[in-house]
Amino acid sequence: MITLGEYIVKKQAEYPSATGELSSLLSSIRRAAKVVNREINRAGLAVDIIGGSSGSENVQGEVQQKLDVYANDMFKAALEARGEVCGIASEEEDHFVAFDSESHSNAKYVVLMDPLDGSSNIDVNVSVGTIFSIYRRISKPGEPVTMEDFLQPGINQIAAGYVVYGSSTMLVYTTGHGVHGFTYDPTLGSFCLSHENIRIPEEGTIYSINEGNYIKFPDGVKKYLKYCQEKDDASKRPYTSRYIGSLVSDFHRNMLKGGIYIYPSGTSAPNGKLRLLYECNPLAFLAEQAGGKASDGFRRIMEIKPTSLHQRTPYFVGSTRMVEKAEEFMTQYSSPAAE
Ligand code: P6P
Repeated sequence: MITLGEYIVKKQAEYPSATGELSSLLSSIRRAAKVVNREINRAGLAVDIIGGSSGSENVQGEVQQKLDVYANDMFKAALEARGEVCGIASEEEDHFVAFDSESHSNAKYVVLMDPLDGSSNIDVNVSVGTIFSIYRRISKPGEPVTMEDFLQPGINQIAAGYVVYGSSTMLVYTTGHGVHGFTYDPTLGSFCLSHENIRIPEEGTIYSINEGNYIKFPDGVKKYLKYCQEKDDASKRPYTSRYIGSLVSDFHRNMLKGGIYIYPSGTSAPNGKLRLLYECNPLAFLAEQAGGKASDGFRRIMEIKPTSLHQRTPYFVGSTRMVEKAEEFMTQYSSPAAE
């Protein structure tokens, strides 16, 4: 059984040009994930301290759970503690955070993250997740960090991953050489390799969407859902509907079993709900590295040129054939969301 730390070092050795900085960065994330996992597991026991609402709102106007703030602070501190990262952007931070100090001015990387996605599920003991995305900075070492460092298209990602705090806790990541999953063993205090080279089935029979919003969906989505629900033995339809209400959990299940997750545009959310930079791009990188696909219904998610930190996008991600079929219906019955 190989641990995540051993695997990172082993993989680094396969690339002579590797300097070890990305390995060190990934180890920072690993460490913060262990701490957050511990607090999530005891949230039910310490509602007054770590559970429930923080009483404040993030830039999205969403009520911050105490664990949202705690997870954000833990990952931010872990990333600042070493010298590989010059700044971060987070769903829980209004603006990007530059790590201003001598020891960070020459750092090569920026990290964008959703420190605790789906946190409203914690109080009802439903799984939640952390999502992260790593880029090389655009600004020159020694110069100030700028917004340009963060507004990069997903195709520039160096690495991406997620932690799913579920029935077991897993860390899944890619550095562009496949997708690898590690399961946390609390008796060892280590993430151990459990899913090397994850491949998402090209075809699947699971669709994940909040059908409560059906009336607001674009016609292309409505037509696709009816397609999923029709009986057709050859294509194993009707498909199964599975929606946990926690993006990382729905995504992780679909990665292993095949399936599609959709959060489309709707009348009350013209660009959907999910965030391009720290939710859709990292999961798109993982999906593509595992043989899957991610689009906004019309174009590849990772080719979208970002214009703001917290911008939203309609999102179709999962098994390639399923995303392509949904895109066919979107092209035939709907049009791209307004820029
Ligand atoms: P809805 C959680 O708030 C989240 O960002 C994702 O984790 C989840 O898939 C989605 O929103 C749920 O949104 O509108 O269906 O409740």
